[in-house]
Amino acid sequence: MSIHNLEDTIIALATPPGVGAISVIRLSGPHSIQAADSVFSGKIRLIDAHTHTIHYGNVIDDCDIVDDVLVSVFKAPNSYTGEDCIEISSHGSPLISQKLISVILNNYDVRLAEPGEFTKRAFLNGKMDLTQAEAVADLINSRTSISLRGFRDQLDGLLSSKVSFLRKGLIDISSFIELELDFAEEDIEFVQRTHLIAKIDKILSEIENLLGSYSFGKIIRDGINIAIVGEPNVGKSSLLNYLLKESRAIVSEIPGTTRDTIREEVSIDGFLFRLYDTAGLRTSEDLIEKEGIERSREAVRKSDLVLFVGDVNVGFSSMIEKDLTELNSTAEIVKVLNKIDLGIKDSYSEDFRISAVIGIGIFELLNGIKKLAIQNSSYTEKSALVTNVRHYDCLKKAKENLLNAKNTATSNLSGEFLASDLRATETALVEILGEVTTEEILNNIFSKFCIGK
Ligand SMILES: Nc1nc2c(ncn2[C@@H]2O[C@H](COP(=O)(O)OP(=O)(O)OP(=O)(O)O)[C@@H](O)[C@H]2O)c(=O)[nH]1
Ligand SMILES: [Mg+2]
Repeated sequence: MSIHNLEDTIIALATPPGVGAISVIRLSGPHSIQAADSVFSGKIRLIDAHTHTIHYGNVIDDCDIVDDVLVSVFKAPNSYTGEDCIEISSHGSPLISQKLISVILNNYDVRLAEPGEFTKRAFLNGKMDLTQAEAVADLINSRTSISLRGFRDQLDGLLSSKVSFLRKGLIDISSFIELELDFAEEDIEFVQRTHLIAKIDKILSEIENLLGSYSFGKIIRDGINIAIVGEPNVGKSSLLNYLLKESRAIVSEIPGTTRDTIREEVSIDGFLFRLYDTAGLRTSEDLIEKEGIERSREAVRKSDLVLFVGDVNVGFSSMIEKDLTELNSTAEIVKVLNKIDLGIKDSYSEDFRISAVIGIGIFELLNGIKKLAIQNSSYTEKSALVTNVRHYDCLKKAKENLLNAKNTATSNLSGEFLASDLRATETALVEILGEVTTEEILNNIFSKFCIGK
């Protein structure tokens, strides 16, 4: 995808490619209105239509009516892409939309859009910055109410304005330093070093807050990976089934029932839980079971949180616990004592008590998981949230450079060094917004979009 192809007029189906009430085809670019006119027959010519108006008529191919349609006209710069745009709503048949697209392609110098090209144009034409363009793809792929809200905030510019605010703070500091450099001979200090360091510290702590929000941002994007592990027969599959509200995994009183890892997703209170039910951990000579146990260990390695299930008969093996910590040193390990309906004979070191068969303690367990998932993050509602590894990496770079700036200021080194550290910090922040970017970054972002977006 070349960056300089805004002269082309592009076309794509904007609705899913299947049967529906209506389908929408989208055109954008300098000739989109003429291209639509070349196949459209209505009361007026679209080129004479006002912006933001809708027109009923037929799309004609060689004197045949392809479909009767509604055409929306958006004139530059007041459209999604900032260019002249047309949206054609037809009956929702994939055959009709294919035919409409090919008729237009045959009649006019228009080409098929690449994935994300409409949004890429919106970005290139200054309708949105890069974080907002990224939020568009994330918003439509959101699967829970919490991620929807997070990406909506990002699309509304919550992260952009925070980053712009930090950038402004940096520019303020830089301008003093640049001024000092201009008057270097006179040896004037326009701002006291202690004052300057305090300002740098303030920005540093805000950057750290943003970095700290990423653990929650990742949950918003990817959900929480939860491995359900423990000895055979303690009720791991029963817990999975209870959470899914369906009999997904086979449950039996025979130890070693689950062999393969079972992965299922469930959305609870707006959070996406990705659950992995696993083969019970024990030493086994059975080849298939051994492979299953290796898969259990793999699930532990990949998880954000481990539900270590024990039951009132066997409790929690300290060997397994040690093993889990070694397999994954960052995941939280939550000990869940199951089958409490049978009565508790001993005391265990459990975090939660449940019965996966009759559903005792599940509410508390889920609340506990959610609390654990958010506890390490500095996110509060309505504060800007970092959900994207690209933003996170840029912020890390900004932090490093700003720390350098602080050291330079503390050790009273030349203002030149300070100015350069501050500039590097600013560049890292500006990269988030996409003001400086490379073709590679853009392609990487927009190729993940669907066609027509
Ligand atoms: N009384 C009681 N029985 C339970 C409970 N949870 C599970 N069980 C029983 O315990 C047995 C084992 O349950 P599973 O869910 O298959 O256990 P598992 O940990 O998946 O076992 P493996 O897949 O073999 O490792 C079954 O007979 C279940 O009905 C519970 O809360 N209370
Ligand atoms: Mg099982």
